[in-house]
Formats: sequence, structure tokens, C-alpha cells
Amino acid sequence: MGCSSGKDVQDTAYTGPTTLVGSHLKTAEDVVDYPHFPDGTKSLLKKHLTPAIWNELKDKQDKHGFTFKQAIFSGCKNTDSGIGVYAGSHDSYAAFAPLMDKIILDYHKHGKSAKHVSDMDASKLKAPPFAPEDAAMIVSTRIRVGRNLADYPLGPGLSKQQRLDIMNTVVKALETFEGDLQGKFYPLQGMSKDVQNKLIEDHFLFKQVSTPLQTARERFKDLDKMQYLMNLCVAVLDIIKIRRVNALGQSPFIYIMTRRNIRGIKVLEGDRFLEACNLNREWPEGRGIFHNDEKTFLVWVNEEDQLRIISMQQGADLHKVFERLQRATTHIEKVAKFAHDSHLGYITSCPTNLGTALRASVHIRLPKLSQRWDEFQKIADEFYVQIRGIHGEHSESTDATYDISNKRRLGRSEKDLVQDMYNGVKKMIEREKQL
Ligand code: ADP
Ligand code: CIR
Repeated sequence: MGCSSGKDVQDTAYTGPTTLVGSHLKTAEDVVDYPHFPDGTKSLLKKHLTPAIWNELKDKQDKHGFTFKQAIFSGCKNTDSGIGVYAGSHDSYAAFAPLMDKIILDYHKHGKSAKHVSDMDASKLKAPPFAPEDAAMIVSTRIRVGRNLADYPLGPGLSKQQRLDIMNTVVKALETFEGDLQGKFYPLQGMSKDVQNKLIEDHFLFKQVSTPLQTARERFKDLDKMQYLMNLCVAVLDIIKIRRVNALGQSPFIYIMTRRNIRGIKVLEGDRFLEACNLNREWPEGRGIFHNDEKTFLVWVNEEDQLRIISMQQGADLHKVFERLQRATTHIEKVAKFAHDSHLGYITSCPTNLGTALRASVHIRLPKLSQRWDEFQKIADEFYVQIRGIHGEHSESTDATYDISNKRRLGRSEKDLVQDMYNGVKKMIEREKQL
């Protein structure tokens, strides 16, 4: 959709043709002219996409055929994005460097000539165990890293066959784990919705992708015919309302969240940010989860990244979680070759994950501190940690329990980033106890 107002576009004096962006866009090709973001858009995409960069890159593609418009489409469609771009391959970071470099510098403070460093040595952590009363606030601890195979594009740029080939290669590599890391692969295709939902609710599996109609069907499958029909009407009204909310430029996600517990029936949603960058194509084919019996070591296959290697357990034993992850990654590096370079470290589809692709988190109850949101956020900023809801990124929190994790991922080693999370959490616990 074209518009020629040229007003309020990234604070420049640009007066050429623009495309008003938002949830009404259907495909990346709908972004015909320089994106005009609605007021209130705070993404790094909006901040750094100047008319000059747009003109330079708008018709470019990386060497796997992933276009610049595809790379920015998630942020154009979802104007509430924090970042708004995804890479279709390792080469996207070079092909779209005028924009990518600015976003990487802004998010990670990692300049064009900076080198990434790595040190996944859990024994170097300066993190004495939390005192029992402090540890009691921590529900669970998790560390994940993302990895992508060196010889393929990234998820947004994969063909269906490539995705299947990756799954087969990865599963073979996972079958070489031994001892406490030994486990089994469960493909998503064919897995019952009940098993999937239970795994999601227990925080072991990524959110499922489903259309509103599938969600409605799932919601009502145990009801009798009359109830089913009545509920289906409500669901259809929901869908219409979601569309209307969309058209008004508000976030349908917020709308869905407010309706999450309609009659106690939970609505589980996929990720519209990933949907818009092509990551959810042919779902659930080629996706799955590997885990050991205790579900303390898990690997997600072909979600946002081709591998998400996860170590987690109940409670606050950060050393144990980190040590398990260290063993797992050391082993898998020997049997698989991952996309990596000396500037960007491990290559991931979202620029926020470049470098270590590591997110160390705890789920922690902070009923008093979380009432003082500005102070809570100030501590988070000071210690380079981020606050998320406990149902994954972009989720709300319940029960005053929050997901606290390292924000930085590139230019610093794994042990330093786990240390960031420990330091931030320690400070939050200290403040919670003073209140
Ligand atoms: P990421 O894969 O980037 O870490 P999310 O924020 O979407 O992505 O989290 C993925 C899943 O992991 C969610 O179900 C979330 O609740 C769960 N999770 C994250 N941190 C923890 C933790 N410390 N304890 C238990 N579950 C966690
Ligand atoms: C955004 O820009 O808000 C989304 N594309 C998510 C960014 C960071 N999270 C992620 O990669 N999981």
C-alpha cells in the first residue's frame, strides 16, 4: 500500500513515496516503498532504516536468495517488535550489512571490527550457591544456546527438504549422547496436542503454531455438540474481533492475552514474529524435541534456530545447569559443524542471539519488587539482564514470578553472561528482602 505523506518517517526530511506498514501487510513484497512506521513504533528497524539504506538494499538478496524485504518483514508487519529483522542465512549479515551492522552495534555494542570471545567454563563462575531462603524464591534455572548448521541457510531461508535434511542430521548427532545426556527424539508431527500442551505448560517445548480456527477446534474438542456450536460462535467472534483489533493497529497479542483464560480454557498461540519471517512454514514438519528421561537436557530442533540446546532443572543450582550445558555443547561440537565466524560468533536467525546465543535464566518470585516496576527495570538495566513473562518471550507473568536472563550475548564469553544473570538476580533478591 503506497502513501505519500512522508510525515513522521524516522525523523528525516524524506519526502519520497512510502508504504504504511503494520499488521495489514500480507507478504514482504507488499513493502513497496520506504516503510512508514506508525507512531509509537520503537523497533531498532525503524530507528536504523534510513532512506539511504532502504534505497541501497531494497532490491538486494543474500546468496541463498533471501531478500532484504523478507529480512525486515517481521518488523514491518509487527510494529511492536523490539528489533524487527531476521537473517535468512549467514550471508544475510554481510549482504544487508548497512542495516545489520547498525542493529548489532545498537543492541550488543559490538562494532564492525570487534571480535567475539568464547569461554564456556562453568568452573570460572563466581557464583556462590544462594542461601536457602534466597534459593527458595527461585523456581527453576535454565540455560540455552542456539546453533545452526554451517552448510545450510538459517530457518527463514530454508527449503522444506533442507529442513528435513537438517532434522535427520541433527537427530543422528543427538543419538551419540551418552550417560545422563542420553535421550530420545520426539518429532512434533504426529505428537498429540495434549502431549504438546503439557510440554509447553511445563516449559519444556516451544509454543505451538496454530491458526485461530485450529485453536478454536482444540479448545472445544471435549464438549458436546450444543456446547461446541455455542463456543464455536464465540470463537468466530473472537477471530473477527482479533481482525478488527489488527485493523485498528493495536496488538492482537494483547487482545489474545486478555482472553487467554476464557472459561478456564487456555489459548496457546504461536509466535507471529517468527511467522512473519517465514520460520513457521510447513509447521510441524521437520520440527521436534529431544530430551533425556529427567527432562534436564533438551534440544529443540528447527524452531527459531536449528538447534536450541537447553539445560534446565527445578531450583537454583546454576553450577549444575551450566556444567551440564558445557558437557553437552562440547560433545555436540565434535559431531556437527556449526555456522560461526570470529566477528559474530555463532550465527543465529535473530541478531539478538548472535555470539554466544546463550540465555541463562531463572524463574523467580519477586512479589514486592515487581510492584515497583521502575525500580525493578532499573536494576535489570544496571546488571544487563532482561525481564520476561514466564511463558516465554512476549508473554505476561502470573503469580509475581518473572523470567530474569542475561541481555547481552555477543562480544562476551558464555561464563561472563551467566555471571551477568547471577549478579542481577542476586541484587533483585537483596532488594526484595529489604522491601
Ligand atoms: P528462549 O528459547 O529464547 O529462551 P522463551 O523466552 O520463549 O525463549 O522461553 C522458552 C521456554 O522456556 C518458555 O516456555 C519459558 O517459560 C521456558 N523457560 C525459560 N526460562 C526458564 C526457567 N528458568 N525455568 C523454567 N522454564 C524456563
Ligand atoms: C522482536 O523484534 O521483538 C522479535 N523479532 C523478537 C526479538 C528477540 N527475540 C528472539 O529472537 N527470540
